[in-house]
Amino acid sequence: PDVCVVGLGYIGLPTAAVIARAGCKVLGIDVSQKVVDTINRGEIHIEEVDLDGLVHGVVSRGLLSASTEVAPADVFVIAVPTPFDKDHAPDVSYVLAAGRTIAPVLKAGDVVILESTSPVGTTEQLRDMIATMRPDLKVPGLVRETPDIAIAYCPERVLPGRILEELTNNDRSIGGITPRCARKALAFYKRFVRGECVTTDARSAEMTKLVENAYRDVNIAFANELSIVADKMGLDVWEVIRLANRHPRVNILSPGPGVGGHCIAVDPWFIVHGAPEETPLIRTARGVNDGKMHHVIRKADELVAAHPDARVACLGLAFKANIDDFRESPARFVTSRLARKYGARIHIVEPYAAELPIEFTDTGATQIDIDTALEECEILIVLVDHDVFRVVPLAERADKLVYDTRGIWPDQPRREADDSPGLRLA
Ligand code: SAJ
Repeated sequence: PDVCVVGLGYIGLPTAAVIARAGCKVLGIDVSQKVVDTINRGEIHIEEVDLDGLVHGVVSRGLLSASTEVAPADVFVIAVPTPFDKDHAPDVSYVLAAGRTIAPVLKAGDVVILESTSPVGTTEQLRDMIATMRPDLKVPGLVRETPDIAIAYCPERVLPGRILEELTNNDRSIGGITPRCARKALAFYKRFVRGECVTTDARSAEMTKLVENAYRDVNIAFANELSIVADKMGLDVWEVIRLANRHPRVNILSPGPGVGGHCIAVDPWFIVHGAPEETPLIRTARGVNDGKMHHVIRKADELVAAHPDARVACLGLAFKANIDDFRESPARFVTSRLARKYGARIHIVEPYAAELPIEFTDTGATQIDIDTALEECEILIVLVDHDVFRVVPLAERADKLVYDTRGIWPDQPRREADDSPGLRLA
């Protein structure tokens, strides 16, 4: 193959498919035989808009294949997970394992690119490991002469649900161990990226990725904190944010039931871990966003408890709008807490789920569709801003008790006279 992509998950598989579409022969490597078999049949094991058709196309044209075994290639792209442990310390063992996998087949002229979100210094660690395993190769940064291989860090920054579009259109930061490494990696990305590719050093590129997601986390925390303050003061936070955002230099994000997904709630910890004394703001933002979820659980619980005869519909389980990704989802966590406590009173509406996740088994909670929820449930708890919920007209919900954590129904009447908590407040 021309290109070897190590790790065929949410980033690796779309990336491999897009590179293949550009005409390169791509070999995807994964530790899971099942994943490899699925892809070789032209099918996919993850959900992402338009990915199935693209993978089917490039596999049937012979441009993409998958294997558990690495093979020599000109470019290696590593896209494996970098989780954190219970103390929020980043775990780069999958990155190093990927390095160990490719090291034996590396040859002079090859380019190695790390895409996984990584703490600052990981690309150099990868380089050091390759240097130890392959003393016959001149590696960048450790030799005076022109090195045999190039090593660079180039983070993905695609939004789940828009991955294929953003893979080609977003700008990229490309951080070389040396400027020459960056130039070699740049030539590779130019083959399939339409966005601007900006070169820098590896450590700056690593930090850039972490900073992007910490920036979003801190800004969402601001919105979430405001929602709790507004709640206490009896104000409509959505109204206040709408008005404040009319200021030309103010752009407050949306409060919600907490921050989910696999990046924004994780990456800030990589910065905090690298500089614990210097990061009170980033650390606090994480606490605020996690705390928001518990605030929502409390409010929802009070509302459900105050109306013992009411049937409850929880709207949404996904970690954000219009996707079928339920991992690390605050909506799912809130709903499961209610289901465990209130059992059969809880009805779950999630058009993106064929069935309820495992933790709902034996709780008595059931899955219903939005029409049934609007006909039969007196309490509606909005946890995800799916478009199918947003378009429900006022006429179908005006008489409901609504706890709208996403602010999707600004026209919902506030029921001041009703002393039940949480109505229309985030
Ligand atoms: N959220 C809010 N309020 C908002 C915006 C988001 O509560 O105003 C919540 C969402 O509901 C969700 C969570 O935050 O639970 C994260 O959603 P998201 O859409 O902000 O981001 P992700 O996790 O889908 O993707 C992010 C993106 N990063 C940034 O926007 C800075 C994406 O570009 C990155 O590639 C991705 O993380 C990643 O892989 O790191």
